[in-house]
Order: sequence, then C-alpha cells, then structure tokens
Amino acid sequence: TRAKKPAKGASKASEQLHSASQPCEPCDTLSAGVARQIRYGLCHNEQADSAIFDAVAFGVKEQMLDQWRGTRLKDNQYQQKQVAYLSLEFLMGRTLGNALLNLDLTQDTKTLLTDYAVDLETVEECEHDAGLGNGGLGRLAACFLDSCASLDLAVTGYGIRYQYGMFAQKIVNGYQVEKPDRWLRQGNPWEVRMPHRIVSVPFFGHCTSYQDKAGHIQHVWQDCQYVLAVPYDMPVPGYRNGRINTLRLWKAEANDDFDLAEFNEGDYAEAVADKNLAEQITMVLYPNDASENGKELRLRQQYFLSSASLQDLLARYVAIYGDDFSQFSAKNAIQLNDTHPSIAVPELMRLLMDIYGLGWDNAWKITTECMAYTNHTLLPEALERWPVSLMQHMLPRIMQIIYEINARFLEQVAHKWPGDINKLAAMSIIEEGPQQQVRMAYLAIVGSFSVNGVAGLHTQLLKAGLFNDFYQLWPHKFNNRTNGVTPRRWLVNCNSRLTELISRHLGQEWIHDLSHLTALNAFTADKAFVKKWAEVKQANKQVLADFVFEQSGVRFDPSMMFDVQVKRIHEYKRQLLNVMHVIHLYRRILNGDTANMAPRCVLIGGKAAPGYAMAKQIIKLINNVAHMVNNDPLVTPYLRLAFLPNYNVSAMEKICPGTDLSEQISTAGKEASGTGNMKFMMNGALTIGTLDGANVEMIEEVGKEHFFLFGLTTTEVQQLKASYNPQTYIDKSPALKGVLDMLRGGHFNLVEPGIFDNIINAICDPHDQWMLAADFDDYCRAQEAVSALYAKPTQWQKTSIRNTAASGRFSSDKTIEGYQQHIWFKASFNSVTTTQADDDQ
Ligand code: T68
Repeated sequence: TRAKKPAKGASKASEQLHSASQPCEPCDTLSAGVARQIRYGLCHNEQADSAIFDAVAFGVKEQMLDQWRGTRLKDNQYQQKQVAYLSLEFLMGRTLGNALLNLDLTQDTKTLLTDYAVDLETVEECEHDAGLGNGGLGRLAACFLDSCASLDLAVTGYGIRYQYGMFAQKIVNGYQVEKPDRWLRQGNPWEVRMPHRIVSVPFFGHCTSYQDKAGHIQHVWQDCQYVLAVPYDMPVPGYRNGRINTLRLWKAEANDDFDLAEFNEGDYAEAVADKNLAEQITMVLYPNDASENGKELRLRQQYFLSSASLQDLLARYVAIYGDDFSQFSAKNAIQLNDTHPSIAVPELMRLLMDIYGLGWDNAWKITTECMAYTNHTLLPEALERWPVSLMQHMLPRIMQIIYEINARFLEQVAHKWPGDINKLAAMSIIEEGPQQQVRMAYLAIVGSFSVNGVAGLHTQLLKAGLFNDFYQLWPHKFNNRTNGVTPRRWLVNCNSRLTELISRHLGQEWIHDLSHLTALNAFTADKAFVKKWAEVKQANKQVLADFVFEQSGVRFDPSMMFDVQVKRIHEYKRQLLNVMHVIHLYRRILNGDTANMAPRCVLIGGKAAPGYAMAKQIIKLINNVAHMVNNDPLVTPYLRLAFLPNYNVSAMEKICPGTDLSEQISTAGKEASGTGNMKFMMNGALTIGTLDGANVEMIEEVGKEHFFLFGLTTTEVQQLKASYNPQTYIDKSPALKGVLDMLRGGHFNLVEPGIFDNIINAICDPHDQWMLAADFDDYCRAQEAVSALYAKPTQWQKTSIRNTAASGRFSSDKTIEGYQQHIWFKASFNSVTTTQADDDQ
C-alpha cells in the first residue's frame, strides 16, 4: 500500500551531472535569434509591433537557456541549500525590460531593432502584465525573486499559473467595472512547459489504517481523485551574474484514468467534459487582497500548489541524495508567503510518512526545521480559517494529520501553562464553536522554525498582540524582516534619466549595493547637480502627465505638484482621507482662499475587491469629485484630480519616477509594511504619512525633518478606540465640518441623491476603526507644510535628493540578505533561546 520512492531519480541526476561537464556549442547572437524567430518562429510574415515583441522575447529566452540549465546543474552539483518560496501570488508585471537589463542586452536590442524600424519602448509596451497577484504581497514575491537571483542564491519560486490574472478595471460612469484578464491569450513567450516534471495531487476519498508487521499503525488515503500538476517554468535572471533561477507555475490538468466502464459510449463526451472540473483549480486568481473569502476552490488552489511543490522538492532531493532524509532540512528551506500555502505543513508530513515511510517524530523534526512563515497582516478579517468539515471532506488525510499535530502541540501548551484551560482554547489550531475551524496562522506557527513580520512595527505588534501567546511559548521563532523592493525594476529600469544622473556621479556600484546612494547627500550642496535633479523630475512628470491624460482624460500640468496615492482601495489605507483633503482645498479655492496654496495635481489609483462595496463607493466619490474639480476653470489652476483606471505594475513604472509627493496615510498599526512607499522614495518623492508600517523606518533613515509626518500613533489609536467620538473633532474643526457639509449637501452627486450617505455615515460613526475625523486636521496641517516647501523649489529638490539617498535600506537585496542569514541559513534551529536574538537587521 505504500508507494515507493522514485528509484529512477538518482540515475537521472548522475546523467545530468555527466552532461554538465560536456562543453556546449556556443549559441548565436540575439540579433540572429530574433531574425530567425521572425522568419520561422511566428509562422507569418507580419511585422506588427506585437510580432516583433514575440520575436525579441523568444530570442532573449533562447539566450538564457544555456545559463538557465547551467544554474540548475551547478546547484545540484555543488549540493547547495535550496530555498522554495511558496506563494499563491507572483505579481511579475512585464518581463522584457527587466530581463534585458539584467542580461545586459538592452543596448544590443535597441541596435537590432533599428533594422525593424521600431523602438524598444514600443516593443516593451506590447507585453501584457503578468498580473498573478493582488498587490503588495504578490509584488514582494516578485521583487524577492529578482534579488535572490541577483545575490546568486538557489531560490525557486513556486506558484500557480492562473489562466485569468488580476481583473482589468474599467471605469464606467465613475464606477469600477471588472473585466477578465486573459493574459495568456497571445501566448506567453517566457514560459517553458515541463511535462517530465508532472506530479499528481490527491483530493477527496477517505482514510483507513492498518497495523504493519512491526506493529505500527499505518494510514492510507484511498479512493482519491487525482489532478495533474503541470509545471510551466519562467526564467528569473540575476543582475549580470550568469544565474538564471526559476519561477515554477503549476497548471491543473485532468488525468486520463477515469473509469470508462462507468460510461456507456453515449456518455463518453460528457465524462471527458466533466474532467474540466479539475482544470478549474488554476482558472482564476482570487481578487481579495485583505479578506479571506472562504471559497472551497481557494482551498483547492492552496493544497494543489503546496502538494505539487513539495512533491517536486522531494523528487529533486531524492534524485541527488537518495532516500536518506537526514540531510533534508540542511538542504532545503521552505518559505511560506503568508498562510495561503500553510497547508504545506501537514502535506510535508504526509509525503514524508505515507510516501517515503518516515515515522512521525522524524518527519516532524524535518518539517519544523524547513518551514518558515511570513505574516503580512494584522487585520482580523484577513486571517484564514477553514471549516474542519470542508477539510475533512476534501483532504481527509490532511485533516487527520492536523488533528495529530494539534494534540501534540496542546500537550506542550499544557506543560507550559499547567491547568490553564483558556490557554488551550486560545491557542488550539482547531477553533471550537458552532462550526469547528482550522486556524491556518496557528498551523503555520506551530509547523515553522521562523515566524517573521514585514516591518519593525508590524513585528512588534505581532509579538505583543495577535501572536503573543506563541511569542511567550517560542520567542526564538519570531523575527523581523523589513520589506524591500528591487532597485533594478524600481529605479534602474523605470527611471533611466535618474539612473544616468546618479551613475554619472557615483559610478555603477550602487546598483549592486544600494547603500552607496548615501553618497548623494553630498550633492545637495552642488547647485548644478540640484538643477539636473530637478530637470530629471520635470521630464518624468511630463511622461506621467501624458500617461494620465491617455488613461483618464484629465490633463495634468507638470509645473504643478504631483501628489499621488496608488495602491489597493481599502478603508484602512484611507483614500477617503485624501479625497476629503481635496474637497477641503476645493472649498478654499471656491472661497477665494488660495494664499500659500501650492498648485497640485492629485492622482489616485487602485482596484477594489469586487465584493467590497465601501471601496467601490470610494472610487465613485473620487471620480465625482474629480468631475467637479476638473471642470471648473477657476479651480484648475490650483487643483486637479484624476482617478487612474487599472493601476498595475507597469503603470507604477511610469508613475513613481514622476511623483513629487507620495501619500502613505494608513491608520497607524494597520499597514503591515507598505512597499509602494519605498518605490516612491527611491525615485525622489517626498512622503506624507503616518507612523505606520515601514514609514517608521523610512523616517529613521531620512530624518523626520525630511518627511511630512502626521496623525495618531498606534498606541493612541488603541487607546482612543473605546471612547472615540468623531463629533468632537467635527465640532472643533471648521475645515472638517465644511467638507462634511459639502458632501451632505450633495454637491458631488446632484443627480444621484444619497449615493454617498454610507461614506458620510462611516466618517461620523463612533465605531469608525480608521479614525478619519481624528486625523483630518493634522493631515491638513502636514499638507500645508508640503505646500510651503514646494514653494521653495531648491529646498524641495534637496529634500528629494535626501530621500533617494536614504532609500538604500529598502532594497530587497538587503531584505533577502536578512532572510538568507537569519532564516534560510540559520546554523542551528533549537539552540537559540534568547528572545531578541534576530530582531534587529
Ligand atoms: C500586503 N498584504 C500588506 N495581501 O498589506 C502590506 N491578502 O502592508 C505589505 O507591504 C505587503 O503585503 C508585503 O508584505 C497583501 O498584499 C494580499 O494581497 C492578500 C492576498 C490574498 C489574501 C490576503
């Protein structure tokens, strides 16, 4: 009954090692490859820009193939530790520009394209974003892949090849309308289907047990339905170092072994059609960025990814090391990107025990020495829980293992807190209640040797609040790894003007080590440099203005300040506070009070989860306010407002270089880190923001005198909660009262009465968790300080330089060095007993 380990693996590995030592034929040039693609690869003679894009992409991929294979062979040969980064989301965006940069092929490509009378930028614009993620969490995974490859680390990303990525957002009559994103329709030139690495993933069925010859109870998961997991690999080139890592995306396909006897001939077609159910697993990305929606299909996706990836990892291990698993945790680390793949904990147990024949203790030791869990949110509505009944039905063997993990874990709890029944209930992986639920975060913590938050404040709050019981039990597991973003995509590739200016003065080393940017501080005294810095920003603002006009029809004037907030729409991120400030300025202008008002163009963009009614109403409000503001010629010299539809990765590449002011205004304690804040800072934007997430560390780096700080602190928010009364703030603030009166008066919805009532009520509700009314006046005060500084262009530019100079800490290279040193390559797992051992980076 026990499947035996794949025996042919070992010989395959030695075959590979053998061929690795054979010299390869040198491959031909990129330009020859592109020409060949155009002539033979595309099966038509069309020279449309999109055809050229395909030819270039295929040509570039071809250039990577030898190095790609070489990387894999080298990693096997040197028996390096492998890291698997498991994530339901990889928000990759476009690949071409970044690949050319990392491979140092940009100039060659520009040159070869002259033969085809098209420029590189036009060709790049033909690439469809790979939108396999919602927001920060998915984009973080993508930045990490770039940094891992660039730091020469053997890290494989494992994800899902969704047929439909993040929906495209259209705006119709001011409202968000979702359109499906069939990003693969034109084909994906970067991917390689790997049929020889297909694995199968079990679902449903039931469990039985028997006693083996040695008297041990053995468990068998029977009568399951298997779904094939087919890997599609995407290359991840490091920055000019010859390494090509892999992003392996799984596609679900039906297997062929359904029982034909059950069907007469007439039902054959239907029987085959039924198999499409299996393929639904990888059909669509769930578009919720901050709430768990509990759909059965989502759990299937999670298990499908986890099982396929672990089977792949184990097969590779066995191929190199054989069936001695004593080295497994020394050779593998598995990073769980939030709880979404945390079912990997019981799944690794299952594979080690049921497939490879290990006993519980040995399997548990290995599992807890490999798994590491990253938390990305404190919001209770985002914490995943799955009904026990659902899991029992879909994954009976997994549920059995979770029960056993929990029973053994609760013994430890009872030992630590003797007689404390409440503690047992509070910490149990199984939550009791009318419907029992599996708490996925607790499962992840119990099964991992490392638990990390994504910014200093966030980690502190995890330890003090959400996970405090676990922190008391296992302080050594907790550590902070502040997020970062890759400077290749977010500065070098998206902002060539600034890159050139910086490199002319600092050389190129900063691209490898972003801390070198601190040398820019000295140039704040260099008038010519400051002038050049301003010219770069101005040119980038013109590009952004053109983009905004093309996308929204609103004209931005590059002589005005560009004030930008782009991110998912969520109440805690407080786009509403931003609009309230716009309304405040609008009122002032209508009242003739424009003294000391720096003219500004406000840009807001982001998608709302399709089921999030309040977020959708906020989008409508932004659009309605924009309509009034932009159509009043008395107002537009001072103020303009645009909502940018379909905000995505490639939009951000145009937005962040042209932004003057970055809005990072979440209620303190709610944004785990933020990463958009870092992209803007790198590109020389100044930030207006609260003491939240990584803003705290940004202030540490740049100094509070170069940051527009406002609002309640996390502690103040917590203390105010019980007695919060928005009316007291409204009574004290003529500005806030004015804004609310204007909203209530229907100024922005004359022909649509009542549509903003919800929003108005939310602001005035004592239960408003986001405390807009409390922060409004201080926000306006900080915005006035922004205006005052903008009126002094030289000072503004110097502050801008200081912001870029201070952004080195937020390179994802730094973050990954932290993961590498403190998590993946941590020398020993059980010896650390001090509480603060790894807290500081
Ligand atoms: C974000 N989380 C955090 N979640 O909000 C942000 N959630 O502060 C942080 O900088 C970023 O993660 C990276 O650490 C998300 O983006 C999701 O997208 C998400 C998706 C599915 C379910 C829940």
